[in-house]
Amino acid sequence: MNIQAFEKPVYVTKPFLPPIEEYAAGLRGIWDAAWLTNGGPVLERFRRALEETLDHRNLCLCVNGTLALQIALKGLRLEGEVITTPFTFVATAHAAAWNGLRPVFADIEPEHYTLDPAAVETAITPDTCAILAVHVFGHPCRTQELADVARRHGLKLIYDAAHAFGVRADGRSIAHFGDVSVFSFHATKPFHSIEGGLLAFADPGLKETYNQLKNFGIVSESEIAGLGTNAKMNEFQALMGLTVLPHLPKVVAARAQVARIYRERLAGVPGLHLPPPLPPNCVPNHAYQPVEIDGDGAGCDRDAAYEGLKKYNIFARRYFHPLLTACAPYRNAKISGDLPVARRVAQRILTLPIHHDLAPDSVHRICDVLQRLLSDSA
Ligand code: T4K
Repeated sequence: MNIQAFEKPVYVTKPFLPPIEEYAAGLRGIWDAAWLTNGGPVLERFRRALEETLDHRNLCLCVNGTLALQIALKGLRLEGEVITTPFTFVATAHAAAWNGLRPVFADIEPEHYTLDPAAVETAITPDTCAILAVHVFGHPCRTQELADVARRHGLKLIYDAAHAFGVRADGRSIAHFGDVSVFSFHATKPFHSIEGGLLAFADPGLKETYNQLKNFGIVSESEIAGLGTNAKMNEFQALMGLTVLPHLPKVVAARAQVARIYRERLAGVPGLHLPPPLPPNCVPNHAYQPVEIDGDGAGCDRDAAYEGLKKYNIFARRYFHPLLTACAPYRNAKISGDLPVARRVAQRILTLPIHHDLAPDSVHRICDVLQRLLSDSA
């Protein structure tokens, strides 16, 4: 069978853009109000819409997910070691290090690649102050077990939920787990505000803290309460978020269809492993489509498949390779154990294109190419 390369590049994701008239209609209000940033009316409307969507009253919007993570940790007044995963985007560890905290890397579990609660427990020392777990690819962490570990050892539990907006577990939004959850609304996410971040926190007393931290520590014109930064979301970002939000169910449904085709086509392909579906108590958002490629089983390793796809104009990504422990800022960081699962997954992981605008025949063509690559080289 002759498989044609795609005419245009197929990227790992594509931002959803609402009908331009919907965004333009909102711009009129921003022009009329002449209020562009610093806690404007559109931001307030966006926050209220998110309160409804997440059924959560303790929210703080930020300019991006990285600064949101940084102030999430800062607001908890942590000191010492933070146990986290090496299998994540570098912003997770940077947020801890930027706060003067020492990341300690523990292993992940093999099914959905989230921080392994048993590995966390082993990594705890008298210097440990918190667990920073990641709902990687939108896969919910083992929240009950992590909560038990955190409670038993008196640790704060923070979730980097950058990938997980729209995910639900045990009948509620994933925003309700841990002390603080931090979402990214970056353009590459199923839900976005161009750039953006959101903190959802259990303690309502943190609301003032976070609002000050994101706004230079300002309390009033004449009072600065403490250290702060500029992490404010502007009105144009808020308007994008507000305009995209009603479209999210449709976006996730389209992604679910893509995921369904991948699962049907790729299950059972020699050398290719799909993570199992999420447990029945979870609602996914299909933010990413990870697969593992086992060089031994396929005769073609992950990197050859990644390069081979490019020849067909398909730009998969190797999220999250290399492990953070192999990245310059963390090469000398503390590692708990040998990280066998994380090391294996990082060698095998490939995230395939998935987005709302990927037509079924395109997904089939990507599967054709992948199968060809995996069998040709065998
Ligand atoms: N924690 C975790 C676990 C995270 O994954 C992230 C971010 C954060 C924290 C921090 O959140 P933010 O501060 O970003 O809000 C991308 C994103 O920039 C980043 O948000 C995301 N995680 C990370 C996993 O992926 P890159 O460097 O891989 O992005 P880039 O520019 O290569 O984009 C990926 C593909 O998306 C491109 O090949 C094409 C497509 N694309 C991208 C953009 C920006 C478009 O088609 N249109 C676009 O506008 O980091």
